Amino acid sequence: MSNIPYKIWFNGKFVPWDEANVHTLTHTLHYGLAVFEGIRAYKCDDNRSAVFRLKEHVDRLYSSAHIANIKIPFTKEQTTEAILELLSINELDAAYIRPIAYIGSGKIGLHPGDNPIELAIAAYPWGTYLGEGALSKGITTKISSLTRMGVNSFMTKAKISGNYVNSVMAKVEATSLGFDEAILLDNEGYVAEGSGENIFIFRNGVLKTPPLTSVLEGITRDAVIQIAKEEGLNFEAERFTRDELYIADEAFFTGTAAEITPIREVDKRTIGQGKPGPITKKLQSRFFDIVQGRDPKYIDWLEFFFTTTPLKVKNESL
Ligand code: PPE
Repeated sequence: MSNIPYKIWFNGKFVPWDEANVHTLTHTLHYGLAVFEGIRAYKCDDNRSAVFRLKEHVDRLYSSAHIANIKIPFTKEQTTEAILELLSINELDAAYIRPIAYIGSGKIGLHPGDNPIELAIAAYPWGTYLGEGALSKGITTKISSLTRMGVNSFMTKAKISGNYVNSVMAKVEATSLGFDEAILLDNEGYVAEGSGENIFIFRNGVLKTPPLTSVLEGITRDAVIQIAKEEGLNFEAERFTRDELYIADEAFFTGTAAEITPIREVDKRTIGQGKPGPITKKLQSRFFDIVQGRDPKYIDWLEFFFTTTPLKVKNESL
């Protein structure tokens, strides 16, 4: 028993954390076809909290399911409602939210047949993704020995569990060698993304991120592009090489979990001044103002919910 006090929304019911389990013959466990999301809710002022871009995340979950041929037996509205109810039942004023739709147990063998599609949603506190000081000091990275999967081998527009075999292996390789995170190149050798983040560089006055070919269509990536344009920055969705990354003035990752994490080193080469640069810091501070409800211009990106109770536990290592 874990003593974790949070409930999990499981196929329409709220169940205790320790009871949200699967059978060993779950189809997805064997073959990796499931779709999931990572969503964050932030504490704002006035006892209010807000989920960041909830609609976009729920839309992407259903797009992923459409690509994967998984028919989620709940509507988008039911899923949205379930997420908000779960935050309230768990008395969370800030959280990471993880919905997953997977193919349950039944027939074994590649064809999923009539196996049931299950939907589970967890929500729990999750602090800084890439370690203490990552947001303020930046992190170290390594170009992975693994290549990001190609567009017709894996469905890169979908957040499919099996895609993450590539990410998990890259992450473990990089951290076992003493780096904080991996950067994967695409099939043609251009920079693609981190194991769980999109990547940006700022060089010679231009902000660049790889185009949406072999990378996930990140919702944070999109937010950063919109903020950068509003700031009047020159922006290009353009491929770049690992050596251009080495000589960038600034580099950073974006993602729901990673938020905006500065990169201070790639393959033992210092990036810029070896600390978060002015563009990264500006985008970071705009981002946190937006997600915490301090920027009225982007209020439409927030789904507010009210909380009065503080977090029950602060366990960042769940
Ligand atoms: N690329 C990948 C491969 C990726 O997994 C993520 C999110 C992104 C880009 C950024 O997408 P977005 O969150 O929409 O801005 N990674 C999720 C899972 C991380 C995990 O460790 O699990 C996340 O950030 O929630």
